Amino acid sequence: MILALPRGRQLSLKRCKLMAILNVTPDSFSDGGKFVGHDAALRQVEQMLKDGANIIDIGGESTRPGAAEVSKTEELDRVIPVIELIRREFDTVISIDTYKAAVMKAAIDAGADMINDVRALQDQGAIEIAVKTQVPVCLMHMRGMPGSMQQLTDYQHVTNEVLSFLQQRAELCIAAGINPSQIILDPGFGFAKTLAQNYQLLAELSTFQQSGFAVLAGMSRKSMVGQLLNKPVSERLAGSIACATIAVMHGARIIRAHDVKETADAIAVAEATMFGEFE
Ligand code: 8Y7
Repeated sequence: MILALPRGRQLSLKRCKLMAILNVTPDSFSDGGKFVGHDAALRQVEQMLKDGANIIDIGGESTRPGAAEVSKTEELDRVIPVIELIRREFDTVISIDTYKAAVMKAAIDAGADMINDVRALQDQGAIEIAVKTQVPVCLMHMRGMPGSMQQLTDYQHVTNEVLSFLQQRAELCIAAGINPSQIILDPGFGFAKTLAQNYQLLAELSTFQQSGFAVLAGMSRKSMVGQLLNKPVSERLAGSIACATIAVMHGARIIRAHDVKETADAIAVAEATMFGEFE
């Protein structure tokens, strides 16, 4: 499993990769406002890469439950200069976290390597951009809007319904001309799911891998950790590490996380257990 990136580069998913979260929003829930300055963002990226990040996921609009929407212009103003700077300063894989087609296009033009879309390319024109640029795309499952999604948690069988949604989106993308090997699926932990549904998805994550697509899992600091343990965001590291470890054991090929150093260790331990290579 190898992702093809722009300018002839590649990212192998033979070993699980770590996607580090870089929020450039003033309202992101766990590190709100800290990285709005470009210098601070660059220093943060440098540290993440030292700590073992393989992908930097840049988001300019908070998608957490209850978050406010931002305009396209505001989102572009936040992410494009940061993407240009990171592209210039570091040799790393840059992911753009957006559901807006216009932001995807501008981000890829500015040097982004892949699309991370919580709406699975449902925005008008989004699929066309992925087809034209041929970048890898992560298709995530969610329902409704950040403000309303926690009311939309009725499922017959959460894993089957989430997987069938993602497979339908993937089929549409493939029919439009996206290479299947460039498609990554993500159940969207915390997006229109109850606590029990989140843990069922984690327990059944290998079902997604069995679809043949690469799987990405993001549970870092989320309420599925906080609600279970009754802990605030600042005390969710150990729980998040447990989630990441379990996800790798169930076949995830990319883990999206805030705490890079600790998550890198967890991935290494899980992979040593699964693949038993000790070089
Ligand atoms: C996810 C995500 C968020 C996730 C993917 C947060 C942007 C909320 N969560 N993207 N984005 N998967 N692919 O807590 O689970 O980071 S935002």
